[in-house]
Amino acid sequence: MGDDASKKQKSAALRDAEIAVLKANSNLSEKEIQELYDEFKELDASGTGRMNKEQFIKFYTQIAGSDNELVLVADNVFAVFDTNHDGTIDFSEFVLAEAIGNKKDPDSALELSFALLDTSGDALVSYDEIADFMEKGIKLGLTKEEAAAIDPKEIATGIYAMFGVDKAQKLNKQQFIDG
Ligand SMILES: [Ca+2]
Ligand SMILES: [Ca+2]
Repeated sequence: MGDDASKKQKSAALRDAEIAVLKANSNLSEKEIQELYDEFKELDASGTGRMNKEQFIKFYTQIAGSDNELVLVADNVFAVFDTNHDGTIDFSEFVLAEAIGNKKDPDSALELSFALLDTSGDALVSYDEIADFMEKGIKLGLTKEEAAAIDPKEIATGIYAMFGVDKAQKLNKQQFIDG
């Protein structure tokens, strides 16, 4: 592998091969990919070609607006982007996550839900991750009183009962999609 200088060189421009791969996998046009790349480069101020969680949450908060309730689920959104679970988002992950939203089939929706829930990045969804997401999720679009009337643990318990597994177990993606 090259030194830092050559890595920087490489990340400075998007190569045709990368564009071709991303186009094939994302349903985005070359122009859209280029626009995302420009956006990504701006966020990646250190020029490492990766965004860490802190940088991502800052970016996400800027887009959503800091008083927006969606900021509550920023951790979950980060988990969707970081598909290889290494704690950073590279440009391919950035593009492909943008593309997930464009897919409409039911399996993609389930895959998206699974990714949203798996904040620990171990490719498994635990009872606590579901309960935690429900707790944040029910605050979205509900008044405080309405949200207080809902018990996130109860919902998580219901979901686990639906899958017919014990609370101590974690669900893998296949179980989640098949269930
Ligand atoms: Ca990653
Ligand atoms: Ca997990």
